Amino acid sequence: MRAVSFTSCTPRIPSPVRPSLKLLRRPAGSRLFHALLLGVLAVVPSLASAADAPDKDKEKKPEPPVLLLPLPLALVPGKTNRLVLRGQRVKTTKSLRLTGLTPSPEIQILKSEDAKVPEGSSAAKAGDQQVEIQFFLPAEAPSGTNSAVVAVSPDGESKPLPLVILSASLVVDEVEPNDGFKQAQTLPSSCTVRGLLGEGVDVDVFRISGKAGHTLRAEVIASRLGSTLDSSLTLYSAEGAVLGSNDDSDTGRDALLSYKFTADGPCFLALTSVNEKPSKTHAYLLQVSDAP
Ligand SMILES: [Ca+2]
Ligand SMILES: [Ca+2]
Repeated sequence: MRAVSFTSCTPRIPSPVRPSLKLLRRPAGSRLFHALLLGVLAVVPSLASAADAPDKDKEKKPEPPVLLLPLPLALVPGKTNRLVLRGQRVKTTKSLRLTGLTPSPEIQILKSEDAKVPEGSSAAKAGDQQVEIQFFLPAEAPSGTNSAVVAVSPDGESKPLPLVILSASLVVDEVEPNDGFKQAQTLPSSCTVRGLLGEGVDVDVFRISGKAGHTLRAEVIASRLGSTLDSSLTLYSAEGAVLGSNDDSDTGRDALLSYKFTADGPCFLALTSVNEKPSKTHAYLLQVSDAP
């Protein structure tokens, strides 16, 4: 077998190029090579900047945080309020302020983290990040929806997220376990429950004292504040008979129920979630009133 010559594999340089390579190997050629190289390097940045020019025209659009949902859904004046604000890009928040209050309370950021998107919802609706904050809300802060919170990041400010402020004398915090008649949480005749249909299969049951001739009005305020809860209310007699129920009201997915009592005695108001599985974003306010 004929041995393959290594040199025979060397690519043949076409004769017109060969002289110039020889030129570059010489000292004079070396100087010329460096001069050419410097020339090329001088041109490269201008070529690169020319290539970059279209990108400069497309300046990066600022992406400020988006606030979607406060948890819980209402604040109480005269107290230190701890609040989780869910949204998108909220981890970039450097500071926050309240509108509608002068001066704005000093807001402390406790934690910023990713947040699980609830099943059946989306990041655009329920957020995929959250920031936990704390601040003292002055006692003179007016009840209602005149205040809002704004998140400030290096990319700009979020749109204001309206906050509900309720008098401490009216607010009752939901307390678990309250999943059945035996565990029902007793409510005063007029109040607003601040609650959450938490993870797992949850139902919140409240015990109400009915008075003959009085009308009970129970209204859920949740979906219209950004909560993912689709609420349903059912009123039961002490014997378990259904006295009334409602899924959706004129306002949308929030339930509204009224019932005129024909006799004195306890009854049970059950709040449940429709269709969706309970989650950490199923927050609600339940306004209960009893009037002749
Ligand atoms: Ca419960
Ligand atoms: Ca509903």
